[in-house]
Amino acid sequence: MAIIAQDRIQAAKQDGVLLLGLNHPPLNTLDHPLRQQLHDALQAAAEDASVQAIVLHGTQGNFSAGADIREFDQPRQAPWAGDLASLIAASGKPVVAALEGVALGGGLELALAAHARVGSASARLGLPEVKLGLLPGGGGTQRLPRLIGAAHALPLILEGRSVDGKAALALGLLDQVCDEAGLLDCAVRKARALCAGNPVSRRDTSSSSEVQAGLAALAAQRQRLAAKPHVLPAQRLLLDCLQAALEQPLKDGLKFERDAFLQCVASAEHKGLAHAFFAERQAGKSPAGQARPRPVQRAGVIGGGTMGAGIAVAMLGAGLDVVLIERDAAALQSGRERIDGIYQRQIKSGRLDAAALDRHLSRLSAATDYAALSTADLVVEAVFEDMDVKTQVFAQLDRVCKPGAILATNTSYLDINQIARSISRPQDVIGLHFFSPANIMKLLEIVVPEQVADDVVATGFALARRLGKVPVRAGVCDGFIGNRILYVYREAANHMMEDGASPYQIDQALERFGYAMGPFRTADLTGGDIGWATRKRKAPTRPPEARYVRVADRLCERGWFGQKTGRGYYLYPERGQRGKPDADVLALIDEERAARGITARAFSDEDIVRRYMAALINEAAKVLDDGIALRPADIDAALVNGYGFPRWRGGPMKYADDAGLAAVLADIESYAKEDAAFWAPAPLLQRLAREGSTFGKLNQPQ
Ligand code: 3H9
Repeated sequence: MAIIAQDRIQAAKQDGVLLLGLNHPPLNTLDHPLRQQLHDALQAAAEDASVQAIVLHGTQGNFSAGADIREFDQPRQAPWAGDLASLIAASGKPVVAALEGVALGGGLELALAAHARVGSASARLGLPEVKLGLLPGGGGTQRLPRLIGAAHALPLILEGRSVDGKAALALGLLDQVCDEAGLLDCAVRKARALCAGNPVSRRDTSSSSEVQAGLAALAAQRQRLAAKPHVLPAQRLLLDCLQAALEQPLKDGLKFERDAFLQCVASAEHKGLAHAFFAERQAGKSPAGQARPRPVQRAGVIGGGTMGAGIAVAMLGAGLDVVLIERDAAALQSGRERIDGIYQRQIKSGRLDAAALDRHLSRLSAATDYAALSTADLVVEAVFEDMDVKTQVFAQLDRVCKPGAILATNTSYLDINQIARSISRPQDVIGLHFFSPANIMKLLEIVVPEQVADDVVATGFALARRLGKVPVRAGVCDGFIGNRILYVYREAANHMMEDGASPYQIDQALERFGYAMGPFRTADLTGGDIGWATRKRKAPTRPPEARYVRVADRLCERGWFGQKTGRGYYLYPERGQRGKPDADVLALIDEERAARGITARAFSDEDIVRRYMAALINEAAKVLDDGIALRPADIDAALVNGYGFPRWRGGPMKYADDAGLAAVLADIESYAKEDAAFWAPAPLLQRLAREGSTFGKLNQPQ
């Protein structure tokens, strides 16, 4: 029978070895046409007497990123990835998988079913399904533990971590690491060896010691999950699947896994996580169209404070040459010490080794003279948040930087249009708003002032990608997207505190909702003095009718700035300890209530979450109306990656759609009876609610 070759599968024959190439670029996601064509090709190969063995590979540098996530919303169509894996495993002719680029999820599951696996050293192998609220549903929870042992399989599946080719070889996940250019030849040789009856050696994962180790690892993980405030259904279910792998025959285990997978697909957590995944991809596309990014290799960072040091580390980690600028030798020394401190913590936690540290440090230089920036392709200033200070820095940059250098500010709220107008090259000025700690936090707001050139915007997005950040385009206003919205929902929390809910109840309600930390605990962590300075700055322009809660100011007046001073909203008797409620703070809040004639009333946890979310969603809708954010997905990506919004809920705009916009608006209108200025409904929210529409619809291209 002839070998079928269609668009998604390329077939070629090499002396009796059939090469089947997955050909659905860029990532060979296993959509239905690909699955069907692979199924047909495998069946045809089984019947073709001239085929002795099969090599499965990717045609354009990637094996496969796994199932096509978009299909999970649609009616399921056979054959499944699991059916294909079973077909491969049952093949009477040896199948060898040749892995390069990504081999993830359902892609790796096909490879796990093969009789041998070879791969390049740089290939990324993993089962990341849990990050989407899923578990491997194509046999991965059954075949991976049988191949490498449940104790080794468990962390890979539970954390969704990927490993490179070398690590995969050490685990027994690959049988051989091959030179990238010779990968296919290497796979063909392996296939011939299998035909010649030379099996690959395998670890015995069925021994009782392996099984005991696996069961112990599972029990430990169950305990760890039991202590967590929120666990995904997928996390619990995948432990059950791994247990089934240890206790049941493969056939039963596969059936168990398939049922568990379908439960995960139906879960709200999967829908939220898939939404966050696509929101990040949508937000990450440069709005500058076809503009090509300017080349960036040499970067300057001005200011070696917490932000500057974190930005420098992020850039060094991405392979850039960095020159750190400070005003004098002592400040430069502290900046370098901050950078060293970050690296020491990375070494201690095993995230960095000595060789990588040397590589990073060899690309770092430091200077007090701005002349050192004359060859920089891009400069980010992270100096004190003051317009005069910033414009002085930009005036110096205007003098020393080469033509075409990108001049970026890391300001969190200042008017970047004003900064841009203050120099002779406003087209080169952009906002790159990093979040602290800048080497860790994923969000990068790319703030676009009026006169910025398209290729500068494109460069911001390209840089973010290189740094491993999630870029989100933001317009210029006080606070851009994230801080502008944050300011409003934090105010809602303050109002509730003054009206009767304790900061401890508010934190607890929001932590139960899914935030890792409630707003008052977060304020204690970041330090009350920062917000205090902002409030003082804004005092002259605060509308007289706006409600102002003074509790935070009164804490600051006493020097209670949070963790760093041993007390804030909470008491911290010992450094690093979780804060304890403080009766003095409650008394101070009572005093404030008395001074304003407020009688404390009770809030349920649900009331707290509804008000907090209503304030967030309302301001987010205003941010959209003002064009500060282009799409609801951008707000979701920003709040999930920079503000601790629970990722498994997808983002606040997705949450609003799930709650129903009419219901959110009804809440806002009822709160507006108490405080019409604060709760003025966003016109966009009113319109969408009236039309029975959703924020999600605004994400679709018009
Ligand atoms: C699974 O396999 C279940 C099985 O166990 C069971 C089956 C029964 N589906 O990220 P990029 C799109 S679950 C659909 O910018 P990169 C992405 O949206 C799956 N689309 O590239 C974008 O489209 P657009 C397990 C996908 O190089 C384009 O591809 N697998 C998928 O920065 C480029 O993506 C995973 O969880 C997908 N699976 O990063 C892997 N993947 O241009 C998920 C990507 O229209 N994927 N797209 O916006 C990733 O982590 C990254 O995409 C990857 C490449 C690291 C692979």
